[in-house]
Amino acid sequence: MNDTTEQYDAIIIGAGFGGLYALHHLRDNMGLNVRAFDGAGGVGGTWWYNRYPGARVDAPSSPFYAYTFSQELVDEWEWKETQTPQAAVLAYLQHFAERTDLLKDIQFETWVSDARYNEASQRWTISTDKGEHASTQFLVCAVGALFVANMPDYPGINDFTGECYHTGRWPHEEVSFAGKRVGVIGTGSSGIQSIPEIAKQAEHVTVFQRTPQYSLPARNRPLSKEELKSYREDWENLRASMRHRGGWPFSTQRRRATDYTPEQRHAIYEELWEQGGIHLSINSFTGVLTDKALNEEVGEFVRGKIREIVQDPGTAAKLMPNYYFGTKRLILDNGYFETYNRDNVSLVDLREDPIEAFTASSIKAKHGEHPIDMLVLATGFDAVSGSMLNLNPQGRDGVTLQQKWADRFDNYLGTTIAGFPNLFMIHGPGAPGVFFTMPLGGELTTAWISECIRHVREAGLGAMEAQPEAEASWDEEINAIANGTLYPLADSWYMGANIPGKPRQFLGHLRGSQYFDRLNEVAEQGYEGFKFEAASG
Ligand code: N01
Repeated sequence: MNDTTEQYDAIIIGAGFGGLYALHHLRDNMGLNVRAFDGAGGVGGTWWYNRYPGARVDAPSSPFYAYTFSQELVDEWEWKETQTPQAAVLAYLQHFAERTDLLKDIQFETWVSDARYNEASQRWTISTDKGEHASTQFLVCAVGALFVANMPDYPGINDFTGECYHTGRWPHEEVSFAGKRVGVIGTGSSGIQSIPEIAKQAEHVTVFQRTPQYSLPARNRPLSKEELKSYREDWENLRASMRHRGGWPFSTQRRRATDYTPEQRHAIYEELWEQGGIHLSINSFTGVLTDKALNEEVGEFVRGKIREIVQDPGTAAKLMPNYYFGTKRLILDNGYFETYNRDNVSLVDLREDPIEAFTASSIKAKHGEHPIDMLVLATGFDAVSGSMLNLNPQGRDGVTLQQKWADRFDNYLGTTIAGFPNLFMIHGPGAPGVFFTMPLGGELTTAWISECIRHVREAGLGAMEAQPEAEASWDEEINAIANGTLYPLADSWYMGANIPGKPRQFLGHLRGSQYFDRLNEVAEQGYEGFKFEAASG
């Protein structure tokens, strides 16, 4: 692309799971003229950046954390472990991009620095950091739910002169921890996955923990050829189960806790803990995420496991989570709590010993100074809304998204925004995102978006736009679901609570299967909640 204004039917921003599939579908199945842009040097999105040691899919993965639409793709890709490591996910996405010949239509190392809607032409114009411009009728934002890094602003943090890495921006070159004193801030999925790996090499690891977490054993193991074969043979059914069972093909137990004695329930928790993965959460009893007493029982079971694993009672006490089980993202680990039994690992509880300042070579906490050579920030992301706000498209009447979303992330169906015609989001606020399998969620969302595009084009229309009243009722609809659970009680990134000053709002749709039914229903009812404009000519 040069600096003349190239014309496209659709522009896609982002070349992760969502963006790659959108490019494939809109170009190859819909026959549109499409271009994709990504600031990274290659495909992968989240998986391009999150390459810290120990990074793995933090959900039941192989072969379900992958595209589901093509039996051929399922048959030809050899997943090796039950919990897929980052490098394998990235290799898979590269393979997908090559086999579908996507790379020629993606411009890498190019940031979309500006996106504006022109009401007269009913088109979007994007500009890039390379000084290029392009015009498109439809703008598809697949900008990533977990992309904008959350950087803590402790006094003096910029004075620290040692190596410093954020897990969400990990370098491509190998990072050596050997002989180093490493400080890790943050104990979400990224911290909990990376700390055991860093501790294997480092001279000393000091973990700075703000909130102790529930983490379950991943029980990662090789995926046998027989398992993979049986999944492939039954793929059509498994895919249908995923679509209708919240993203995963596993049948969830519908047993009622009150039908069992406390001893029987405990035995069930033990069994599910041994199975590992998310089974304790999804397969114990109905109501774990809605019933406070039941939730507390499961939480106490996990706390008991932490007490059993961690030998030093003082350290174990600091690791006790005290929020409702599962209301922050559940973490799957490979030996996280065991890592605290190593001589070279120590834990600082920031609730009683907060960080006061950084120096060139240390972190000064209230009760002591910790010399470090390297700082690892596992401090997460301005999740879900952050990357759309970063893009900051300018919609109707010159209103930017930052203005529109100053107090609340209003949207309709998690895919569209009033005032931003012909713009679609994949995994935006209001969509299931991480509450469903993201690759399949991206496929289903893209299928719906492509039908919207088809509708506009075939009817000779110019623009499609969500209406503010539809946004308001959507907000009520998804909040009613969230408010029926314990999720809103936690200070989680789901609630925007990890970012100082961010509006507190539940950012997802908790019932993925119901959500995709709802999208179809809206389409079948003639796109209720949308306004269409005749083509301007
Ligand atoms: O980020 P997080 P993450 N001072 O926000 C702490 C997905 N994921 O990168 O809990 C001190 O969960 C913060 O403390 P608190 C997955 O969905 C996927 O770990 O807010 N501490 C928390 O402990 C996951 O949920 C995969 O009190 C500060 C930590 O930093 C999501 O990404 C792998 C702080 C951040 O935890 C995000 O995970 C990894 C401060 N100023 C992640 N600010 C795969 O599937 C924040 N913290 C591969």
